[in-house]
Order: sequence, then structure tokens, then C-alpha cells
Amino acid sequence: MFLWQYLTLLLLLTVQIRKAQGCDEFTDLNLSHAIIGTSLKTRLLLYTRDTVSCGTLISHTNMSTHPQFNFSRPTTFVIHGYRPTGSPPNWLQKITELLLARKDVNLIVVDWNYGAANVNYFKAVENTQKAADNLTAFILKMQEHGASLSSIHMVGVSLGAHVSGFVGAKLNGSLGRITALDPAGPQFTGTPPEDRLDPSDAQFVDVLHTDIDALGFREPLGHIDFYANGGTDQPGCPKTILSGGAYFKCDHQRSVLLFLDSVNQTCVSKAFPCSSYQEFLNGNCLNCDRFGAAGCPVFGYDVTDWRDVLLKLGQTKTYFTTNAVSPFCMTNYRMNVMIWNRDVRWGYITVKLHSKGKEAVATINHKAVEFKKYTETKLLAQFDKDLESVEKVSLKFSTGNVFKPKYKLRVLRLRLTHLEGTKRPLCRYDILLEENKEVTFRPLLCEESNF
Ligand SMILES: [Ca+2]
Ligand SMILES: [Ca+2]
Repeated sequence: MFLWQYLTLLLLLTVQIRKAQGCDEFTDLNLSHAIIGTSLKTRLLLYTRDTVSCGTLISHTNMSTHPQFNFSRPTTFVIHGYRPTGSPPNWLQKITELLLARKDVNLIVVDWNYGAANVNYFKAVENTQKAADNLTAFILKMQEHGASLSSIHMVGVSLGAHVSGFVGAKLNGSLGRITALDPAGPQFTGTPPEDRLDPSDAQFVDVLHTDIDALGFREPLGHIDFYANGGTDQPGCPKTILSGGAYFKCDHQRSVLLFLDSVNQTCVSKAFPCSSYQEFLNGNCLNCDRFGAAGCPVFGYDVTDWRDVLLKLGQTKTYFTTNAVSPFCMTNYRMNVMIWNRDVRWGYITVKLHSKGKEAVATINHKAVEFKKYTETKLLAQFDKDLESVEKVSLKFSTGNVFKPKYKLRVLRLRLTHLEGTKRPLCRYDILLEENKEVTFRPLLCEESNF
């Protein structure tokens, strides 16, 4: 037999085995369903470490018929949002695999595609309360079987975030954790806490915002709120409507991709408490003392390590930046620059770090920075990747002005402090930067005593 014949046979066998095992799938609808409109049906699909790729439709009333549903194990619910075209979310399998790889839980995918698939968004919004009623009744049944509410984690995407909030409120906030991924804004913005997600809905509520200017919710809703890249627009997402559907959903959907990276422990993104994104970019929010030795919280799945201190702080609004593709994490350095030019200089600095043939680049270009004689200028330098040991540093100064004579920046001292780790800061003294000319040098470990 040819290879393809083997492969076809293998594929057929896999399908047959899945059928024989009785795997249940997420409801697959299409645009015609969404146009006609669907009425709510809440299906619950159970996955465990033994059945990662084979879902079991769980009875809402008779749970004892599912021996693999182990009530002494924690349970994680994944709740999708609005489905304007009726198609299943393309991230479902990935999130199931990654969550089960991280923790031995009962993973329940809440399939309310009948109800969420509707070209009329308002109808889908109406169904959120009813879906929450279904889920609440189900969780109360789980509790009767010995499940503890504090070991329940709900991961809600968009409208699913508010569904999680409603369930939590109906259970008097006793659910362990709600993770909200870009909670929906339209129809929820400006409503009182009982009509949307809020921190009282669970013992711990962590929220990610990625599209606050369109589909997401602008204000903080949890004990900690992460605003990725400021929360408005995401790098790599189309900026014009000419890109079709992606223009509408790219920022919103990025929330799921960022969370998946954190579940997968692809890399770590520290998030910094700040009053605004601009202040964060200006380097004014790099102090993490309030979190003690642990430093600033990390975004995503593992933020529970900061749970106690965050609960004490009430509500914390934090910022972090990402790359356009996975691995999304950026590496942050604080850069302190002191010059000795007589006159004030305004400009931009590009920094490159080199290590073993690899290069990490940071452009500090959100606005021109002021450099003043003998005054320390503090900058946030965000690199696209982390490098083990920095062997060389390149700096370039520019003013962005092509008509004026070229300036020189006389740097008296420069200090680079890695904000994620405990690495010793890197220093260099006396560097002459000619405009638009890259200067490369070996950094020195800073003396602790001076500067
Ligand atoms: Ca609420
Ligand atoms: Ca946006």
C-alpha cells in the first residue's frame, strides 16, 4: 500500500475509535443559524487528563453516570463568548490541552453556541443570564456530590466573562477564581455590578483587557486588571477595515492567545501597577515594592501567586506590553541616562543588546525624551526577547529632525536594570552619541556604591 492509503486508513480508524469511544463535540453551527437566530441550549463537555481529546457530554441532573467526573478534583470551566457566525471557537482544543497539562482538573467546556450564535448581539446578551442559571444549577449539583466551590475556576471569554460573573454572584462569590479574557463592553459598560462581572463575584477575579475601544470593557472589573499594550489595540492586528473580519476581532481574540501563552509557561510577562499606559511607558511605574520580595505580579495563569497581597490591595490596575506574535512576552529594563551637554536635548534612543550572536532590540519611541545636564532621565526599554548574558550594548540617538544640524549627546553615565530578574545592573560611563550613529560597547557590572 502507498503511504497515503495507510494515512487514510489511519484517519478513518481514528474517527471510528473516537465514535466508538463516544466522543462528543462542540456544536458546529453556521451563518444561516446565526441569521435565523438560535435559542439557548447549554451543553457541558467534560475533558480529563485521560480524555484530553475526547469530550463527554455531561448530564445536568444525573452526574453519577460519569465515573470520570471526579468531584475531589478541582474543576475548571471554559466559557466562550458571542459567536456571530456560529462556528466553534478555534482555540478550544488548545486551551483544553494546555489547562489539563498544567493541572489535573475536570475541565468543562461550556458550549452555549445555541444562544451565542446570533447576528443580533442583543439576543446573545439576553441569553447570558439564562446560561448562568443553567450553570449555577449544575454547580450546586456538583456541590451535592462533594465538589468544593473554592476549587472551581471559571475562564470566561468576552460575554463568557459576564456569564462567569453572574454564576459567581448567584453562588454568593464563593467560587475560587474567575479569569476574564477581554470581558465584553457593549451592553455592559456603565451597568451596576450586579449586571456585569465585578470583584465580588468570586474569591479572586483576574481580568485581561485587549480591546477597550471596541468589543471589550474599559474599566477595571477584577482584583487585578491587566491592560495588554494599554488595552486598546494589539501589535500585529490590522488598523484599517480593509483587512475584513480580522479588523473587528483581532484585538479581542488576542486576549485568549496571551492567556494560552501564560498557561503554557512560554515566557513570563511582569505587569506594572500604574494610573495610565502613558505613565507606564514614561517609566514612572516601575516600582514593585508594594508586592514585597515577589516583585510585580506576572500576567495570566500564575497570578494566583500574588493573590493574598492583591486581595489586600483591593483593585489593582496594571500594564504590560507584548510582541505581535508568540512568544508574546517582552523583557523590560529601566534605563537611567545622565548627560553633561550644556543645553537640553530632546530625542529618541534605540538600544540593542547582543549575546552569542543573538540580538534584542528596544526602541524607546513613544515620545521624544528630554535629556538635561546632570539630571537623571529614566526610561523604560522594552526588548522583544530576553538574553541570557548581555555581552555588548548598542545605542543610537536621534532627534527625528532632518533639517537641523546633527546633535551630539554626551552621556556621562548609563545604567540598565533588568526588571524581571535579579541580574546585576549594567553600567557604562562616558559615551559620546552622535545623532543617527550607532555606538556599540561592552557594559560593565555597576558598582553598587555609586549611582
Ligand atoms: Ca457581578
Ligand atoms: Ca481596538
